[in-house]
Amino acid sequence: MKDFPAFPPGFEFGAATSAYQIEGATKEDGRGPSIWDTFCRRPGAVSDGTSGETACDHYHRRREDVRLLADLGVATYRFSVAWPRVQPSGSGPVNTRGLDFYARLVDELLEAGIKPVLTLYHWDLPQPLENAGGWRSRDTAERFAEYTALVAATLGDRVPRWITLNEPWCSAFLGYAAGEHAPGASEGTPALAAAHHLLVGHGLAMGALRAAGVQEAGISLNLDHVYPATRDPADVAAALRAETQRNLMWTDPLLTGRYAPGETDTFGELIERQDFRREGDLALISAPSDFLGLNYYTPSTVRAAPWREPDPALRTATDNRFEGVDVPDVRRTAMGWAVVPGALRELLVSLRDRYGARLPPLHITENGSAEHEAPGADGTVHDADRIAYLESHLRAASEAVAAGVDLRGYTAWSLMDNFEWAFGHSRRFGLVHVDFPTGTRTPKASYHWYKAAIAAAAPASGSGPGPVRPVPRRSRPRRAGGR
Ligand code: IFM
Repeated sequence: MKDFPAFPPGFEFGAATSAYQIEGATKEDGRGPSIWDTFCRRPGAVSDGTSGETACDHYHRRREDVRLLADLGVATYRFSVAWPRVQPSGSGPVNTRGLDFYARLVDELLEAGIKPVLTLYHWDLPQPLENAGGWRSRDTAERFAEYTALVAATLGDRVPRWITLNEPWCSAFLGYAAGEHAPGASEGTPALAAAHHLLVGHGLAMGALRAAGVQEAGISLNLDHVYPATRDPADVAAALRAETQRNLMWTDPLLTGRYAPGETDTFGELIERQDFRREGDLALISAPSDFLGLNYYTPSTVRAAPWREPDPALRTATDNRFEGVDVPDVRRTAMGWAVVPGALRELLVSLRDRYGARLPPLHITENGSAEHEAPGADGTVHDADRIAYLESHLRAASEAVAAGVDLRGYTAWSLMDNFEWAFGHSRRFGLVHVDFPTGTRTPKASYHWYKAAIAAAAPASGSGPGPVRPVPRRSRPRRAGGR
């Protein structure tokens, strides 16, 4: 492919999905209810009234989806395990029928020469755990570590890369402060407790993964590159507050073992009741990771705003002394997100500059765009905007590599159109079009473009099916269950 940016040998190109967004089959094979099943039934919670009940029906079309991945030529496939399939009530013995679905998926990926990248928690908390307090409660972090140990005992030898949590910022603040994601709560301090318990859960799960001897383990964060609207010191301070809440409150404890210096200023009175933090937590949270996963879509531009008292009735988030500013003359995706590929490069470089040797190798574990699109007369989606988005962000990633950032891989979100949380089916991020009533998959123009891009990079990068070898069957432990 002409002018495709250069990547170093071994750089991995992949595609990603998550369980609740694609699987469907929410009541099959002993799966228990999750907070998203419950949230979707709340009138108005999902803009088009859909849910993940059927989604892409991946649970029944798994083989077809693995074939799509193999044909795409990706080196990695990032998927998530649904906790309520493995432990329907969030604790207790493993549901073998549920875990076996993932064992089969992993085998098929390995046989296709694709490296499985497994996310343990992509937002589908078992409902019984939410009934007991959810992430507001420290007990959920302990349960998460137990669940991690169960999954790793079965898949630990076959899955080389493990991601504990996906985007804990969303779980804590969209879930417990803004009320926009499950469980749909609008709270202040409990959202901060949830954030902390997610970090503790990550630390405990890292211990379980180490005990199981997995090859690589880390976390995926949705980090924001935050620009101040002006050079006015008040706006610059507002940008630091936003950066603290969006990025530093996660990356500082994870990578330095200290809470971000601006936290108290950022969260004000809300953080004064910090009884959820215990001695020893920081050591747990900052246990070394093998990589840091970065999900990037768009940057933020903010300006200073006056403090408004947290008011759950107004769904006020925990920090409100900054507000977003619309940047004019920038293309926006169907999500309304500004397309600024240069911010990805700046974010990657700024992580390297802030954390230096403490920063593990980076993987972009999500990047992509929802676009206004529909199949053309020939049945294909000609998604030129998505191609331009992917191309420009891959270019930004390659510029970061050229600047010395240790970036090892890029994962497109998403393999296929799916259930986009509170937007339901009304936003499409896929490289593959899904006709939701029938489940029919049709690769879009972007799928063919990405395939060509990977092929162009593969001779130098080692990406594509070649380097991944299935573990010989003899050495695998027994599967969790039948089929
Ligand atoms: O679809 C989501 C995904 O589940 C998490 N990261 C952002 C994507 C797009 O909104």
